[in-house]
Amino acid sequence: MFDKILIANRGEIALRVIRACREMGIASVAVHSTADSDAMHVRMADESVCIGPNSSTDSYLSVPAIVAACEVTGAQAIHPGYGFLSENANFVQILEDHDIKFIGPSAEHIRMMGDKITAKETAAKLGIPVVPGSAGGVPTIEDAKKVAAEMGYPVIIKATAGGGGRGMKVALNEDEIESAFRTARSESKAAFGNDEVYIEKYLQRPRHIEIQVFGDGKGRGVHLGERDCSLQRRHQKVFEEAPGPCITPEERARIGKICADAIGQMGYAGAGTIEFLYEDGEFYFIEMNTRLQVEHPVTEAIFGVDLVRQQIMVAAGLGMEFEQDDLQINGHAIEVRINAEKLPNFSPCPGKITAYHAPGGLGVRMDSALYTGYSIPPYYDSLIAKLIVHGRDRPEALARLHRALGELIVDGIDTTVPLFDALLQEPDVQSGNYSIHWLEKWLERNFGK
Ligand code: MV4
Repeated sequence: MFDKILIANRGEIALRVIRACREMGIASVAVHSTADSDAMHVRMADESVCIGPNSSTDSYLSVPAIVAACEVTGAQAIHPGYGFLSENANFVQILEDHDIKFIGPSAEHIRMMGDKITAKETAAKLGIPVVPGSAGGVPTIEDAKKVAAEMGYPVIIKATAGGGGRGMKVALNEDEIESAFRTARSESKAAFGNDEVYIEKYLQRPRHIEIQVFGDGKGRGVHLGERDCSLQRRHQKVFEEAPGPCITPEERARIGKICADAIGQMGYAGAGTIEFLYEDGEFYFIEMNTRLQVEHPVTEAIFGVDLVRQQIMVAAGLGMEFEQDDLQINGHAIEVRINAEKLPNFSPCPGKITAYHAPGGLGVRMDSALYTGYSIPPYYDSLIAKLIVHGRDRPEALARLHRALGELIVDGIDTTVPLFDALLQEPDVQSGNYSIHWLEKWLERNFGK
């Protein structure tokens, strides 16, 4: 096992990793920008290194600064958290060359899943059901028209280098394809420096269901069920739950086994998420994320498993501490993402926290790096806390969420908390009846946005 791990991240996820390290008797090294000298992750870690100025590009994304911090402190492994360098294959390649262990999959697996066409081809070969679409890239407008006519409208055009919704355009009929194709290409070029696009059948009212997987890197793969993350705004998740309110145990077992077997066959190491659109009882693969996700705690809650601990175990070559048959679902969990944002426009709202009180009690987990007197810097993501509740069933989890939100105090800035109070009143949220479009439509109706 490692003696010392460097965490190449900040905020709540850095604390999350430090906590796992401490329980495992592993020393932790925080890195930080000058803006984060007073941040909680710096205070909580065993050691810290300032790696650069405010801008992420020159600090949390600076590979030389992070590698140097590792060499100076003698950390043997790096946990990337999510975002920043967590899915950067070049970073992982450089660590491999420096004999620093990356706590995550190989550079090869990251690269494979970063290219969305290769990811889809790989998934299909491994027996994962994929959305019907073009075989590979679609180079010209003539090809686009031909593929779309064969497949039938509506279609969606996506960036090969994309993900997270950028460079994506829908064409409802042949009249719309030319402009959709051109826009998707130019947006992809601008966002990713690559204008290759591919085409899929457009699913009109799906849910976003993602399967948590884990591989030991030696041919064994397991799954930890699904999360329903359909409640999103502009491709930012807002409310996530596990298990999915519409997924039956039979469906879970079937798609779970397909994913677990695929992960085993790939020789994948560590945590991953296989994303699907789910419509009319069918799963359609869209992407795979090769990192620990923001919403991982809902899976931890219902399975009683520490996913970060397991990532560290796998990276150290010791394998996971469970097998598929050990994994049983217990109850229901919900996470809400609390952002430093002002409603109704969700405009970033950094500033000083004049009072902070975290909710507690049975079935409540608050993952946050806030403290009273802390000043949220304006340079980074606006996520300031994740409130995760766990109950024996979905109604109990919802009641607990309502109760916990009532205990929470974050004074001095605006947050997205009022949104959750309002959402909990909605019959569709109470019954779990929502698609990926539900939240945006609801916001339009209720905030006129
Ligand atoms: C789709 C789709 C409908 N049909 N693909 C958005 C981000 C990227 N991960 C994939 N996305 C979508 N792909 C087909 N064939 C609809 C979306 C989509 C979406 C997906 C998940 C969660 C929220 C979404 C919001 C709008 C569109």
